[in-house]
Parts: sequence; C-alpha cells; structure tokens
Amino acid sequence: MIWTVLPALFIVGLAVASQTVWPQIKDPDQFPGDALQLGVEASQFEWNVRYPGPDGELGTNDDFTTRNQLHVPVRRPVVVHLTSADVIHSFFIPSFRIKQDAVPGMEGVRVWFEATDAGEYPLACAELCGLGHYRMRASVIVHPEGEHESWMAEQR
Ligand SMILES: [Cu+2]
Repeated sequence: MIWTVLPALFIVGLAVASQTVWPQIKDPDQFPGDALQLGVEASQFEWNVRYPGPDGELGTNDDFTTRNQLHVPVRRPVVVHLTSADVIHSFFIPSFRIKQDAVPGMEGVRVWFEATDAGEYPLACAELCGLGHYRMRASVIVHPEGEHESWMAEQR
C-alpha cells in the first residue's frame, strides 16, 4: 500500500504544482507577444526553415528559406510554426528541452523558445520517419546580440 499510495500522491502533487507551467509552454495564447515568427517544414529527410522577408510578415511572397539551418537571435523569443510535408516527424532541440511532433495535414502547431546563449546547437528528428531518418539532422544557430538582424538583411 505504501509503495503505491506515496508515489501516487507525489505524482498528483507534481501535476498540481506544474499546472501553471504547462500552458506557458504549450498554450499559444500565453506565448510572448514580441516573438520572431518562423516557419519550419519537416519532410523526408530535411528541415526547411522559412523567415519573414522585408515586409516582416511570415507567409508572404517575399519570405526566404534555409535548409537544415535554423538561424535565431539570442535572448529573443522565437515561435516556430511547425508543419510536415509527408509523414510524422518530431522537432527536437535537446539543449532547449524542446520536442514537438509535426503532423502532416495539421496546421497551427506551434512551439516557442528563447535561446539564452549564442552558439550552435543540434536539431534532430525524434520520430522514426523512414530510411533516411538518421540524417534528418540540422543546426540551430543562435546569433549574438545584433547579428541576427544583419544576417536577415543579407539573406533578403
Ligand atoms: Cu523525420
């Protein structure tokens, strides 16, 4: 009885204590308002990242893309709009403790993070998505203060 009841109470306690944290991570209404909006489309077997063009709006004709590279600024929230072109993939950045499935046909899947240190971090697919799954590996490049702006301008 003790081995069952005590862990059960402990788990319920954890669930109650984390009630406010989960929506901060998962509820789009609670995402930071000033975030940079990026699109990430997973496909067999690569990541295509879409950035807003000169008009600053994501999803318009002047957007530009990078393949297997996710360029973000340091200390600024980033919202990733996640889609899949074919099968279920999983957007996984271990260093940021971020993992989110990308499901074909499902729009509106979003995930957000804020990188606190500049540098390069691995991005991987965490869902067995086919024979080339192992090479579905990319980089998150976190630009130091001010440098992301000039990188964006250069790409545009
Ligand atoms: Cu995949």
